[in-house]
Amino acid sequence: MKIRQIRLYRHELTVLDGRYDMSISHVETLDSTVVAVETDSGLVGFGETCPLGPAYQPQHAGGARAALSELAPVLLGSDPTRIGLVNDTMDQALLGHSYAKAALDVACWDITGKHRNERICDLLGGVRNDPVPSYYGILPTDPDDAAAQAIALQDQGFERLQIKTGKAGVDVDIAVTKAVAAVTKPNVKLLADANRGWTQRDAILFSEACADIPLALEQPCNTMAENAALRGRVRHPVFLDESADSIAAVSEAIEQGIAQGFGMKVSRVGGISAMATIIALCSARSIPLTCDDTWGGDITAATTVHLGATVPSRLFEGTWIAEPYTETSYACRSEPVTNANGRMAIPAGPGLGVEPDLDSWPDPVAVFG
Ligand code: 0XW
Ligand code: MG
Repeated sequence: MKIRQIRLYRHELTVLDGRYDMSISHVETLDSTVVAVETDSGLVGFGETCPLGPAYQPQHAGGARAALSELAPVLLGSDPTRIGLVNDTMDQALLGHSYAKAALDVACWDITGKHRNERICDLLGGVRNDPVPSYYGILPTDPDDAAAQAIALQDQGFERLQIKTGKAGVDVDIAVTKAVAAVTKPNVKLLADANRGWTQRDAILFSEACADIPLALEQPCNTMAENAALRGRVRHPVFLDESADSIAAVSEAIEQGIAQGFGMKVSRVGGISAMATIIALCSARSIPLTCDDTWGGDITAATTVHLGATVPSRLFEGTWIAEPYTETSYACRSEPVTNANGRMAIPAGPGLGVEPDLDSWPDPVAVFG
């Protein structure tokens, strides 16, 4: 089988309530790029890359499309079912830019699944979590409001709550976290995610003040080195998110004891192939992880749900999908991927199991082949 044509589509996704805030950055609309990889057998595979705005991590939508325009021509004629070789070809053509490569890697997994009539989660070794649990991020600034949101989310069925910190000041972060902890059920996990926004001082003060609350600190500080410097100075486990940007970074963070868990983003590390390696690495070292992406529509959601389904249950921290936070979705022929009561069903069809309704989409922004 050979890749005959690659098309790039652009889709704008709008945030519910108009705005999604994190410590340093925020988004209102998301500029998503969907790739359709068509083969000489007629099979078409899909992949998506949707940076969380230009300031969440070193990714932006225009950059994704520019990199894809370098990568797509060199993949024409490749066998999409030989995904390791596809990744070699992409790496020889362009250094880095994993978030663009991810969309093509995922599209090749989609084609392979369709070709073999298997779901991606089954190709990856089989389902360990079904339905796939999710988690919810809140950015409260008022303790009473924080507690009310936490109660409502637990009542809905969420078993993991991520408190976004690092925006309003560490005193507010501490007050809000204490209020959430006071209403958190014993089976519910808590995280404080500063999205790179804390200084080391903030992280240390927060951890001291919340020492009796069982939680993890997610990406407290900006760089790997800053987070590494927290070792022995904070009372909580540290999870890396933004700094865990490659298989090598994850391996280094485990080896050096910098991270005790990861909030993983599929597009950041280059797609399903890289994520499967990271899941295996974390399994071998008993390290918990999530399988998320930065944002995206049904294709991204299906990708992360398939991966999340395969993580050993004792290490699985959930899959975050953008659907509960997104006003607009793109038209799909298949069932949309939705978060119902903190859980997602695994799409049933072969490959990703989601089919965008291309006839109703605007024309592609670029066509190769
Ligand atoms: C909560 N998320 C998974 C959604 C946004 O992409 C940011 C992110 C995170 O954990 O940083
Ligand atoms: Mg995070």
